[in-house]
Amino acid sequence: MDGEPIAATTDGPVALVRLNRPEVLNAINRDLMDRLVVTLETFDQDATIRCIVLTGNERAFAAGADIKEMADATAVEMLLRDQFAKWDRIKKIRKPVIAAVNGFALGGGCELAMSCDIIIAGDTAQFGQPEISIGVMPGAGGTQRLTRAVGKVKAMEMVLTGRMMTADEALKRGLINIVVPPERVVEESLAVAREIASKSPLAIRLAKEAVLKSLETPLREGLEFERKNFYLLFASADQKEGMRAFLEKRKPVWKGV
Ligand code: CO8
Repeated sequence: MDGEPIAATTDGPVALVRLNRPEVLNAINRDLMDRLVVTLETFDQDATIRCIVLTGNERAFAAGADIKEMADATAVEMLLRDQFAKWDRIKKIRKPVIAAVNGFALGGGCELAMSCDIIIAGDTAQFGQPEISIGVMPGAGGTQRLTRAVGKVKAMEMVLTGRMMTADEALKRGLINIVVPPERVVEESLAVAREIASKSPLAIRLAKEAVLKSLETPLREGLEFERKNFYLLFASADQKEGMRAFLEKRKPVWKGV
């Protein structure tokens, strides 16, 4: 994995993807983002993989977009680079993605974690949107996803002051799911991933889609969407298997169809 900005391994139905630019606290440059998106999409299309864990190292999940790469760019260059198209592709990953966060999750790093479906953090992790301190503002969803997660009042404080939030506070405010000692972050994330991987992959896919839909639709429309996904699952062999297995007091065997 030396020198490669992204390292990936698999263990049965779970893929572990690691950001690997430790010398710059995993700052997200274009090369890293290109490779990350391709890696996630490859696992998304791999029928043997059911859940993905995304992590960094003990010092940083990611300390933001690469400032060196952006510092001298003009607005037109930024526009033509169209980097957000890559970020948008992360949003389209259909399999659950768990962010396993140690150390800094700042700026684009915090935004990347918030693009995941579940966040598990070490108790020394720090979350923040410090862009204001370098003359810009969040650009990869920070003002929107952070606000939806922690509410306007706290999001405004973080975005306007650049202050960081501890893992405990992030847990209390609903930004993250679980806090564990730093050395247990990846292990705990893999355990949650294995739990998710043990469910029907079709139900997981439609359930993720429905939860994400709630962020973008009024309640009535979201409820209709949920209902259609719910009905759709009754066309699957896994629904029959899941309910029969319950009634027969045995473990279901999923076919993914
Ligand atoms: N970009 C580039 N290099 C970085 C970054 C970064 N975001 N963060 C850290 N580094 C580098 C440092 O320059 C340093 O390199 P060197 O050893 O060559 O000097 C190395 O990583 C270690 O960092 P520090 O020495 O600063 O370590 P400290 O422990 O003293 O401090 C901090 C850690 C507090 C995390 C500090 O490094 C810091 O403040 N980093 C910048 C955080 C930041 O401002 N992030 C937001 C960036 S902007 C952004 O994310 C916008 C996203 C919008 C979408 C992008 C698509 C276009």
